[in-house]
Order: sequence, then C-alpha cells, then structure tokens
Amino acid sequence: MIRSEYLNRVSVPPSIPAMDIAGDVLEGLSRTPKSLPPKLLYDARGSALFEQITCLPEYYPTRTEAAILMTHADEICARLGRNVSVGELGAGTATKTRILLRSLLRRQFSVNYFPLDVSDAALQLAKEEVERELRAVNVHPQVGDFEDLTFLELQPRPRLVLYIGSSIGNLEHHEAIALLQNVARHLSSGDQLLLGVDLVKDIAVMHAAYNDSAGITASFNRNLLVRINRELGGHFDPDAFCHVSFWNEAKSRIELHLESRRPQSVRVDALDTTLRFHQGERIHTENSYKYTIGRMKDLLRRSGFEVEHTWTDSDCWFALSLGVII
Ligand code: SAH
Ligand code: AVI
Repeated sequence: MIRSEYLNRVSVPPSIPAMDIAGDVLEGLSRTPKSLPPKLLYDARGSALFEQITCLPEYYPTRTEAAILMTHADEICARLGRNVSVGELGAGTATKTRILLRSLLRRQFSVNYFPLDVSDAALQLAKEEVERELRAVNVHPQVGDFEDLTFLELQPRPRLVLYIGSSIGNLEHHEAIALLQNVARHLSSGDQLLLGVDLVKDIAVMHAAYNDSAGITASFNRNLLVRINRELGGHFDPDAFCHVSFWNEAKSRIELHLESRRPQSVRVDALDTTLRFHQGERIHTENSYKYTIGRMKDLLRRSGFEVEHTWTDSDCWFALSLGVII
C-alpha cells in the first residue's frame, strides 16, 4: 500500500477538535477578504495529499532538502551535542527526518524523538515507519498545535529541535519570529535548532511547484472545503472553486487561494450561517514565503539563536541552518 493510501485509511478523530475548526472557519470566512488558516489543510486526507505533493516532479522542495540531508547528515550530526534528543515541529510523516536519525544512530546508541503535528494520521505513520526502520529510536508523538511547546521540556538535554520542510514559510514574518522565540524560551544553553527554508529562485520553478499538471495541489487546496463539509456540515461544492496560486514578488511569497467560479451562497450548518461569494471572490488559504540566506540568518538571530552553519544544494534552491542557544 502506498503511503498516501495508508493515510487515507487511518481511522482517526479529526486532527483538531471540531470546536476549534468552527471558530477558525467562522472568523476566517467572516473577514474581507476571506481567509482560512493553513493548518486546517492537514486532516488525514490533507496529509495524504501533501505526501503525494512531495513526490510530484514539479515540487522541488522535498527532494532538494532530502538531497542536502543525504549529503550532509553526518556533518550536521558531528556538530550536535553528545547524546541529543530530537524534537520536531510539524513533523508530518517524518520521512526526511529518518535520514538524520539514521546518521545520529552512528554516533549514539538510541534517540528519543518527539514529533509534534496537528495531524494525528501523519504522526501515526511517522511512529510506525521510524520505529520499524530504526529500532533504537523511541518515538513520542505529540498531537497538537505550535501554540503549546511545553513538550520540548519533556525532551532530555541536550536537545535538537527540527523545523524543516520550509514549513516556517507558511507563517507571516512576525509569526515566524514569535514561534522561534517561543522555541528558544523552552530551550537551554547549548540546545540547537535545525531550520529548513526554501530560497527565492526562478519564478517559473516556484510557480510550477504550486500549479502541478496532475492537479494534486489543487485537490490539496480544495480539501479545505471538503473538510468543512464533513466536520461542520458545510454545503460547499468544491468544484465551484478553482485553485489559484501565484508568485507575489513584493512579499516574496507564493500565495494559494480558492476562487469562486460564480456567485453562490453556501450554508454551513454547524456555524448556523450562510456564506455569500461573488464571482471571482477568493478565500486566501496559504502563503509560502521564500527566503534568502541573509533573511533566514536574521530570523534565527532575532529569535535568540546564534547561527553555527548553513548548508545548501548546488543550485542554492533550499537551505538548512543550524542555530544554537548561547
Ligand atoms: N516536516 C514535514 C511535513 C511538512 S508539511 C516535511 O518536511 O515534509 C507541514 C506539517 O506541519 C503538516 O504535517 C501539518 O499538519 C503541520 N502543521 C501545520 N500547521 C501546524 C500547526 N499550527 N501546529 C502543528 N503542526 C502544524
Ligand atoms: C508544508 N509547506 C512547506 C508546503 C509549502 O510548500 O509551502 C505546503 C504546500 N502547499 C502547497 N504545496 C505544498
């Protein structure tokens, strides 16, 4: 069975309690312009679709970061504290993390690994696959939001925190700094953070990554409406919205939107409300900020980390930076 099929079959409760979704959905869709928080993209089906995205020919970030990890994992691990425990923000299925854990196990007998994610389904798969391949890794899944990072204090010291996959790019700059500052507050001197960011590059390359020819990114985006239908009794016709994604040069980000194909009214039972859309009206569903190495280092410093080393691929499409708390 392929990984995405597995994720589709996992029978789990919704990743976030329905009340939270209701609040976020009502707030986001009452605004002008309408928006929804990107974390809602990751129910079990959304996580499965993201897994498919990572294998698309156009979606370069995953394979580029994986290549950097495969080339430099031993070098990265040589810079870590002795006998580190590993925490990870937005771990998903932890596929790339296994490259690092494999290398770490050549330096220490065992690893305690604490992956945090809102997607229960993705974490179940992460635990199964990591423990099956790497028996000396003890996985302690943490289902939850970045808002609560107390799990980092469960981690034995010294600690390594991973925030890879360019997921930080899904946050506004002020949110990114606030999150990393919060990570820093839960860490102690000598603890480290490995941050992965997607770098600014040729616009056509970035555009294609979010407008794939197989339409998987479009399904991932529309899945938000499918989720609202299932969890909140929504009556969206997902096909009445088109996937719109483009490069915003001024903001250095790719944007994802869902655009209403026609004027329409959509009832959402659990919110006891009817939403109105005019033709061409958009719901802003995600941003994916692209960094320069300078901006990434600046972000780390402003969040309380000293930058130890940065690795990139030969095209400079993606960067991994190791920061330390002094
Ligand atoms: N790190 C993996 C997965 C990236 S996809 C990789 O590099 O491939 C982003 C992941 O972050 C998803 O699994 C999603 O469920 C999780 N996520 C998004 N917003 C989150 C939030 N606010 N709190 C916790 N997890 C979040
Ligand atoms: C998880 N995150 C880094 C992905 C990205 O590239 O911004 C999410 C994604 N959205 C559409 N395709 C992939």
